[in-house]
Parts: sequence; structure tokens; C-alpha cells
Amino acid sequence: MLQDPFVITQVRGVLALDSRGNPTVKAVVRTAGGVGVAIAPSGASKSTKEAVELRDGGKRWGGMGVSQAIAGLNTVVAPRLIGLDSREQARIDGMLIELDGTPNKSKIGGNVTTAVSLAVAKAAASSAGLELFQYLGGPGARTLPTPLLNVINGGVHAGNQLAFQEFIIIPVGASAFSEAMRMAVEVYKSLKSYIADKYGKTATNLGDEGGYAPPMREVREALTALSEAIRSAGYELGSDFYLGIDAASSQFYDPERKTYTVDGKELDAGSLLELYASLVEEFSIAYLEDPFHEDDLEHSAELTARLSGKTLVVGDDLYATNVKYLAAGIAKRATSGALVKVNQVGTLTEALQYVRMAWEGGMRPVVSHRSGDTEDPFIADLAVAVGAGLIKTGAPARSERLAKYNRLLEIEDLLGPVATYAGREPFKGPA
Ligand code: 2PG
Ligand code: MG
Repeated sequence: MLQDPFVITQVRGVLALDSRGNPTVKAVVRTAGGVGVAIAPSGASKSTKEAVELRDGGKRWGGMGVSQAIAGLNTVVAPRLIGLDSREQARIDGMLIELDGTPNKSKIGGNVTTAVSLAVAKAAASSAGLELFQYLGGPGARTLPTPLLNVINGGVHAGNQLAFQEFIIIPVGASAFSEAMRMAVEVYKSLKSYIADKYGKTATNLGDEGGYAPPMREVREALTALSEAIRSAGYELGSDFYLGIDAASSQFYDPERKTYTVDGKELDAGSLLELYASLVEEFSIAYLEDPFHEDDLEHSAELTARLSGKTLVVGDDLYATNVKYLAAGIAKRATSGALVKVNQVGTLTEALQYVRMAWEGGMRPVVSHRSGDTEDPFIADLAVAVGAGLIKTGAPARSERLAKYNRLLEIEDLLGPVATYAGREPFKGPA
């Protein structure tokens, strides 16, 4: 008798390194009819609400080792998965959650659960002979997301003094994903010339997500650079491109003084809100992530209402891809979008529940990489599968970022004439 192709026959945890050279967990899940390999990414500006990565501590690898995590994967997790049907994602993820038994995956490690959960999905897709996005999203999955390209890095992702972490270009005026990437690359290159002319050649070094990390001090300097780069590449800000910001504001918030330090000035939440409102007008900012610290739903709600119809306000650290926090955000209308990072919660099933809750609550899901990422392109397929319409995965440079963009280019080609490009659609008022 032929063996069921979906049955899991082998699960193996292997050491891998992320884009910052830190150890991470790779999971290889083999079935009778296929194989799935996935690697857990890792953030720098993490929310306190995230699933915990299991790290060895001590001296080796600067404390970042994952040998205990991998040992747990191979000895505790793997035996439980053998013989299960790889299509039973929810059951397998439920088992991982139960096996861990903590509210934040701190026993098995969110790095282990993420890698295993994603590898199971890939193994099932491979056993079915389907592309991952088709397996996860069905025949209706054909919208290529508009890319949010972080081309100037600040905050904890760069060694400059910019308070905001990410300055983003959004090629909304393209008619296809591949055209959007061409437009974005042209602007990325014209930005390099702008920065070299103004700040010297050494200022064109790259930050963690492949964006430039020039010695700029003020947020307007960065936004002006983007506007100029768009113009000199022959495009128009406000029609061909919009701009975006991930402030990642918990990183420059002082909880004792209840203030934010931006451009060397100490601002209370009200003044920061006014700063955002004026930047939105000046620079066609259509995307604004984590404008206030990770527990401040109130100011976020105020800003969301104020910018309604103009700017998508997105929660990242605010929700940490967790339905528990998202529910509170929806109740308060704290944002109009919700970032999706599978490793913040630790399993694909929980991330998909979160996406569903976001749509139902009137929020746009935005699929995202981590600043420490790898060659694993899973999120490209995920973005198409859930029809997010937006993906945030860095600059068009460094292969851990390009793995996602290149996969999307491949998906566009696979879909052929039925592929559509989200373009401006995600920015047309509330989702
Ligand atoms: C973010 C991410 C990804 P990190 O804040 O959105 O860009 O950064 O992975 O460091 O949390
Ligand atoms: Mg963020």
C-alpha cells in the first residue's frame, strides 16, 4: 500500500544564522510526499508582548545561542509530530501551544514554534504539489501586495540619530508588482546619489534592513531626501509614490517622564501627534506605524481618527500579532491597520486568526519581515494568501529582503494574467 503523502515522517531542528549573524532555528519537516524548511526571524525593536525566543545566554555567540532550543525541538517536539497529517495545521499548532504551556512560548521558545509551524505548512503544500500561497490561500489568492520599502533606516536599526526607525517609499502608481519594484529600485538608486552628494560617500552604508543609514539628525531631513529622490527619478510624490514611517516609538519613549525625544527635542504625546499631523500634510505620508508607545491605544486612536481617509495608522508593538491585544485595539479603534509577524505570536494558526480578526474589525493586515531575517521567503506567500494588499520587507537590497521580493516576482509570473497589483487600494479609507 502506498503511504499517505501528507504524513509527517521526520522533523529536524538545525542551526541557522540570521542577517545580523545571530543564531536562529531552522526546522526541516519531511512527509512521505514532500518537505518543508522554515527559519525563524528575529526582531530588534521588539514588543514586550511578543513570544519569547529561547536563547542559551552565557558567553558563546554573545549569549544568543539556540542550542537548548534546537535540542528541545529534536527531542521533545519532533517525536510528537511524527505520524501526524501535515495538513492539520491548527491541530499541530495547538499541540505546540499545549506542549509549551506558557502564555508567551517561553518554555519551548517562540523561535522553535515559529520554525516548526511554518515548516509544517510548507511540507503540506509541497506534499500536495501546490505553491505555498495557493495551499494557504486557495484559488482566490491572486493579489500581489504593494511593497512598503524601508530605504532610510534609523532608530535601533542604524547607527545614526534619527528617532524614527523606518522611512518608507510606497510605489502605489505601478500597474503591476514587477513595475512597482522597478520604480522602487530607481528611487533607491537616486536616493544613493542624493545622499552621497549631500553627506559624502561614507553616508551610503546600509542599515539592518538594507536602507541607507546616513548621519541625519532630523526626521524632516530623511523625508526631504525621499521626496527629492522620487522627483529626480522622474516620479511624483502623492501620485506615483506615497511615503510611510515606522516610528517604533517605544524606542524613544521615556516612561518616567512620559515624553518622546525626536530631533533632540522632548515632546509630550500631544505635541508628537501634532508633529505627525503636519508631516502627513507636508510629505504625502499614507502609512504610519507605531506612532505612540506600545501601550498607548488612546493617542493612537486620536491620531487614527484625525488622519482617517488619509493615512493608514498601523499597530505593530501595540498588538504583537496577538488577538488578545488586537481585540482591545479594535474596541478602541486605535489603528486602521495591524502588522502581522508570525514570530511575534509563534504559530501560523494564531497569526491567521489575528488576520481574520483584523479584517472583521475593519483593520488592514500588513504582512511584515523582522529586522533580523533570513533567506526564508514565507511571508511573500503569506501576504498573497491572505490578500493583505501590503507587505513590509525592507529595501531592495540584501538577500534576506530580496528573497521576499524575488518570490513575489515569481508569484506574479506564476499567476500570469490573473495576477493583480494592490497599488493604491489599501490606502482608500478604512479596510
Ligand atoms: C518593525 C520591525 C521590522 P523589528 O518594527 O516593524 O521592520 O523591526 O523586527 O526590529 O521589530
Ligand atoms: Mg514596527
